[in-house]
Amino acid sequence: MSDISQRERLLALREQLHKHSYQYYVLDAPQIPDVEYDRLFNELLDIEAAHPDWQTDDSPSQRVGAAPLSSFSQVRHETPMLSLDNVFSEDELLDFDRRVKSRLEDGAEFSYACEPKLDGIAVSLLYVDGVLVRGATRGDGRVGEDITQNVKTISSIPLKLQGEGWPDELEVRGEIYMPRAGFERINELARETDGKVFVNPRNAAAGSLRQLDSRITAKRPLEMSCYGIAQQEGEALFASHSEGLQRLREWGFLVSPELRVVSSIADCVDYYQSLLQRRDGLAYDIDGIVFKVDSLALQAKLGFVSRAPRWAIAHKFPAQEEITLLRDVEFQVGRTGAVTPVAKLEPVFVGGVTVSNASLHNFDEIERLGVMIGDYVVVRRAGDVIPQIVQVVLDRRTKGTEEIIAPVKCPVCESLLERAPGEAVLRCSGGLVCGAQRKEAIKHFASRKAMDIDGLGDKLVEQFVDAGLINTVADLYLLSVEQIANLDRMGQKSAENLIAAIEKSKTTTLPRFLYSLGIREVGEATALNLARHFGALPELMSASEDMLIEVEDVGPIVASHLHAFFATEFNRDVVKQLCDRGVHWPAAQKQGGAQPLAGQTWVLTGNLESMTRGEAKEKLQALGAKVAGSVSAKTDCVAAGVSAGSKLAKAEALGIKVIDEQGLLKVFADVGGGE
Ligand code: 9MJ
Repeated sequence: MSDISQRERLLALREQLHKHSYQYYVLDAPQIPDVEYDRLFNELLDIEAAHPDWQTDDSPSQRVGAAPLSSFSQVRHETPMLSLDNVFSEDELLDFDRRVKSRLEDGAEFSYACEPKLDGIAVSLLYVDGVLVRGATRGDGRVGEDITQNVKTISSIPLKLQGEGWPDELEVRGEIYMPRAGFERINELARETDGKVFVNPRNAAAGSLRQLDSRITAKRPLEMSCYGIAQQEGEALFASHSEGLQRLREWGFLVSPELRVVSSIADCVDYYQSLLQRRDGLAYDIDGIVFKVDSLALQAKLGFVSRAPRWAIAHKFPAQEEITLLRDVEFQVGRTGAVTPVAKLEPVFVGGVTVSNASLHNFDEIERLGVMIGDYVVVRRAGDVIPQIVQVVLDRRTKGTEEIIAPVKCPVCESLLERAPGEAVLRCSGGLVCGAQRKEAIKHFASRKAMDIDGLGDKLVEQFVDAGLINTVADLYLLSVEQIANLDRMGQKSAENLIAAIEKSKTTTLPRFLYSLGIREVGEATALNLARHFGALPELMSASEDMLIEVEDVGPIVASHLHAFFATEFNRDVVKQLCDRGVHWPAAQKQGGAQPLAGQTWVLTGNLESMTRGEAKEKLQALGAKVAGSVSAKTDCVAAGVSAGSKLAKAEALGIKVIDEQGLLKVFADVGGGE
């Protein structure tokens, strides 16, 4: 290729890569597969390697990081980076509103912008003529550190502005954070490789930004959400804060999709409550809500005191980390025999609930933390993850703390514990001899996503096993009303209801049945793939490991667990007993049936009235659809029930087909999924 056409290709590649990276990271709506993006990216790297003088600061190639620095230089913020005053109660929030109103005096109506308070690192980005020229930390608000090389590696930060109307010089402020899933992933990797384990996503984000070698930052899953524009004195680009954020969106920045403008402090209180409810389900940590007077003219009138504006307030949520005493460590035996150390804590209110147990994972983790019984520890509870001990407060260690000793025998059945080479987990060798493993297997079998035996909770399973009424899951189908009615806290009516629920569970689906067997590493998705691939149970039970590996998403480890499970006589007997005692699934689902929705991706949101979301999901899957948890450009259809929220809004924004419950029922009736 001639230099001229190579140069044209280079420019075209840059444009394409900017566009696709924006689609992927900011809109969350990719238009091309990842492999295609990688191909384009590598082509760009090749051309730039052949012509180093063609490299520019705004090239997507900058995302991979640059040669390490020896230190960070200092940056002076022309417009100081403010911090926020906090309140911790509704009363204090109402006081804030009263203060604002009394300062504004005239009694005129005004609006508040509401946004989640991200728990990350505050950063400023400077664009000159539309190109990112500098990224800096907040530091003390006046002087921060130059982290330009590092911010360039973050894919949701535009290297070059899009659209039009941006000023020659634009300074954008926001928070760099690490989403929870990325945090869990890098910590898991660090545990496996003896790398640095971070205490929480905020520390992980800070540690990743503090790297002098930006190639390390490039490997960390960081994002930036923008919440402000530095306004120079006398400059008026927009009338309101929310309008500014809308423009930032158009110029290519990620702005919180949760941003709302409301007209009263009462609406602010509602917003706080509704986000607090959804906090655990968000993809990132938030530590409160920020309310800002939306009008920039009113903001200017209110001004600020010391380092915080008078026009904004952060209403903090209950903390996600707390300090408490580790009283003892107990050992729990799980369904697969894994023995997990469980921390018994002095009860503490954290992340909105009182926590008295926390996971310690395994003995490698106990060693890494250096934790002892009697220590004060930091407990973190965020999202749906079970509470974790993340740190020991060594300053508060006193004499008399005790070492945590690994057990040699199973605390339940006294079988020897084993530790497979290279594994951190201790495992009970007792198999189903072990009462704990039996109980866990039965609890799993009865659970909602498995055989869904309504009313058979954990406590009852324990009672049944302890009373010797059942030993295996197949024994459930021999229970009688009389046997149950005689137990503690059970009566005739509840016994009858339970027997009816057990009877009802006999009609199931093959994927549910496979999942309920509790085979190691076989979750719902794998069970579904196995059922679709083999169609019928006997074929699956007699499959070799090679045949099992052919199933989508089944690798050698899962294949070996499956093979070992069905090669064990005990397990084959239980499966046979279950079928002999009446467990069955409709023949139509055995061979996969017709799959009119094959290749389609659906999303369910909001509340359905005629069925649960789980039931709707199963029906869609039986018709061949993939049911995803979030809306993206790849979604074919969204079925929205009552009070559908952000997923519906996103589908509408992306122009994806949306149907209501009636529409969904019609699909089931038309394509044969109805009862
Ligand atoms: C965070 N941390 O999410 C501000 N922030 O505004 C939001 N922080 C802020 N706004 C002015 N959403 C100073 C700090």
